[in-house]
Amino acid sequence: LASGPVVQPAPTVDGFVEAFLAELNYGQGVLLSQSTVNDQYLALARTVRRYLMADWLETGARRRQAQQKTVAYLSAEYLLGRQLGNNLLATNLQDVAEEAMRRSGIDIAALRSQEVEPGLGNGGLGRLAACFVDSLATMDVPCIGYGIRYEYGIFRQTFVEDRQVELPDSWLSLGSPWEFPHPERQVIVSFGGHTETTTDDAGVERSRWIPDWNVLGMPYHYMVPGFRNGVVNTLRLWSARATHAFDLQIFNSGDYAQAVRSQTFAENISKVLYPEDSTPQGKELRLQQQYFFVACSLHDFIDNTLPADYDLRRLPERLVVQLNDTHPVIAIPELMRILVDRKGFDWDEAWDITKRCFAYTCHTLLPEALEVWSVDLLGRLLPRHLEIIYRINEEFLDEVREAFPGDEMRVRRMSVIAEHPERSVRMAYLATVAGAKVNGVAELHSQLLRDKVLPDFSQLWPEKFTNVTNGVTPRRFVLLANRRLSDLVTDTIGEGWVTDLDRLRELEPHAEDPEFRAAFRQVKADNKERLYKLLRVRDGLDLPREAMLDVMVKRLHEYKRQTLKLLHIVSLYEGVVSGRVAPEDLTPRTVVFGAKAAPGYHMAKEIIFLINAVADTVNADPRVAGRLSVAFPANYNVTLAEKLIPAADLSEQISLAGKEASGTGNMKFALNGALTIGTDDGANVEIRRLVGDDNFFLFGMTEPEVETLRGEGYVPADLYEQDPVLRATIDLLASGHFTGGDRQVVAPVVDNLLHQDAFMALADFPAYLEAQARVDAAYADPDTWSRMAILNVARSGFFSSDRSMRDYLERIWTAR
Ligand code: 26Q
Repeated sequence: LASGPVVQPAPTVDGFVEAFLAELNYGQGVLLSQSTVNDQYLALARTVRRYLMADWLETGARRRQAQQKTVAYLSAEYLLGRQLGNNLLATNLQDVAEEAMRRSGIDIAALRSQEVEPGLGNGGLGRLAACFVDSLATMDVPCIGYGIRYEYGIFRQTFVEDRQVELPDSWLSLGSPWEFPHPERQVIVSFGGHTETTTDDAGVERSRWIPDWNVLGMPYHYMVPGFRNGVVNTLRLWSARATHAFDLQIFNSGDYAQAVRSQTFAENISKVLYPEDSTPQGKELRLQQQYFFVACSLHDFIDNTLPADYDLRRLPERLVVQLNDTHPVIAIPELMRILVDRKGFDWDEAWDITKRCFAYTCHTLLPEALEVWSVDLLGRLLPRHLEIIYRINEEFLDEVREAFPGDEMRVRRMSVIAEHPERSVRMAYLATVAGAKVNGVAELHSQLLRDKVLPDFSQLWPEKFTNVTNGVTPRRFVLLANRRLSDLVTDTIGEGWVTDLDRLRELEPHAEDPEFRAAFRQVKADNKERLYKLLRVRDGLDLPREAMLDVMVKRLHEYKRQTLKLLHIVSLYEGVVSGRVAPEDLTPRTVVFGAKAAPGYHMAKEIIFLINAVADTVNADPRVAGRLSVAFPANYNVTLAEKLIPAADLSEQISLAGKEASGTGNMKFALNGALTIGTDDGANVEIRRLVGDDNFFLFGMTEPEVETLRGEGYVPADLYEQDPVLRATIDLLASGHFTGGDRQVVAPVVDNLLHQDAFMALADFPAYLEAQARVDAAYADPDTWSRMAILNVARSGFFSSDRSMRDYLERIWTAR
């Protein structure tokens, strides 16, 4: 180490106990006998941290020496999940720590439960960023994850009378042992004001930005350990502060109240994560957040991470900026501004550099989810950036005119500036114009991105477009979440699979071995037991041990079709209460939902209410007791996912074809030995191809069939009229049976299904029921089922985020 040796406690139980007590006494300032669980948790976390510190410093020093290209992963969200378990795993200290705690008279499980997970993301996109930085550290790829240190992450969900109520997520309130503030590395970020045109020494006209307010960005560093490889990368999250100059000026004028207000104003920028993950409105604070973290990050890299004398003409050799969706796209004009206004480059040279630094990942197919910012708002907040965007667009449209002479319709279609319904900047277009590469997140999605979302661009630049199918980290989602399965796998094929997930293939022959199947079933049974114990304590739920565990966990969205799952439940229940089906003929099932709705998404909240109402009724009805139960534990998050997924038998991936970009939960379930019932959508397509048709329950329309039906005119009410099972199901819902006779409260969902059904749940309903009948038949034979489940595990190694990272490296980060 450049700055001398770092004392690392010995990785023995004695060494650990000593380090732990030192942290408790001298770090936390309490005696063991007086300490609370929180004191103990904080001391344990700081102890684990010490074991990572030497590797972190060493990795940093090594990265500064080696003049390698670094990935700056720019993401407004990182849904990290709890850190303690992951870091114990990465350091291989879990057994030592457990024994050390036992010797200190402490139950380590209680300390693990004490940690509030950093929920700095909404769902798939934020969790993907966390998986990617994990894989990059494990693969020893130089990467800095840049993002926002929200003081409040995704809201905590509770149910009051079956309706979602949001509570603030004050994840920092009991202390945050995993972060390192670096006030000495604060940077200034400017906003507002106007631009002026001046002439420089060479007689060239240059624009100058005169902003009218500033904030400070304070970086907090988080360790991102690789898996037992001595590598620790850095996640750098920015927190907004008021500048002292700002404060002082107002303080000196004597207006203390105003001084406090301006402080509050500045700190609001990183105060809270926006909980919308589609159809976001163009809120000014959200744009402030985006520019804030992007400006801090680029400044940090260019002025503090690169060597002081670095020749910026060679920037693309040292930096690739991966844009996680459009949220950080303002980085493009920001880099242009740095190069042109601050570093004195001429426009063309700056543009050439910029184009070679950026790559853009798109995560959506919903047109309403494509981000746009009104020119009015952008010009007020970032006037210089708007100018730069205009010039980028002018030169780009000239290129379009040259490629397609006389095609003004095309020029208007492709413009980065939309004219209707108001003048606005299309962020995905800006990213596509500036990015060297554009990728979708699953094969089908990347194809639809080319054909439907950005067809003009893929025609102009076919080589720009590529696919990188998402992945998930096997460390957190198999090794940490499913210790029992991991032990079985390691006992069977050795331990290399954790960092080389394709080796799970070696399990294939064991699918035929009755003993292995029995051991595999026992793993599921143990995981279910663990889950049900947790749900009893956490949610007061009492669930039957034997039933098939059928799980649908993801954000609540109409396109994901939680209502289709609900219709299935109601139809099973209706069958029994109407006498059509004997209760003994139902395959015992427990259905578990987990889902947060964006607070302003009314329909999603009505659906949550309805699921809860159906759950209450079904669970209380003796006619289906032991045969059908429905659970909706509140506040689904990474921590709960780690308990739920390993216990699941059936994974519900039932979005309308062509709507789910990829899905990543689908991968986690398959890797943990659940079978998928799913549509031909997102990464389901690739899961089915890999695990085999026989080991996947496919149903529903394909994307082209969806298009055709929409073209013909879709009338859901006709389906209701024609299908007696569907009619009976909807009639029972509409009757108020689940809502104490109240028909009015169910009307929003029922009427929407009958008269809109934008996501065609009714059209896929018969196929879904038929597929669920196949599920029941397969489940009836435990050997059939476990054989299928084992093959899912064995053939899902492709979905490791390590593989995703290799694909990014090959197709995007080194392909220039
Ligand atoms: C944008 C502007 C303003 C406010 C909020 C937002 C915003 C925030 C989050 C927009 C979108 C998101 C999140 C999107 C997301 O999670 N998409 C999912 O990404 C996964 C990873 O690629 C995919 O697997 C899922 O299919 C996709 O839905």
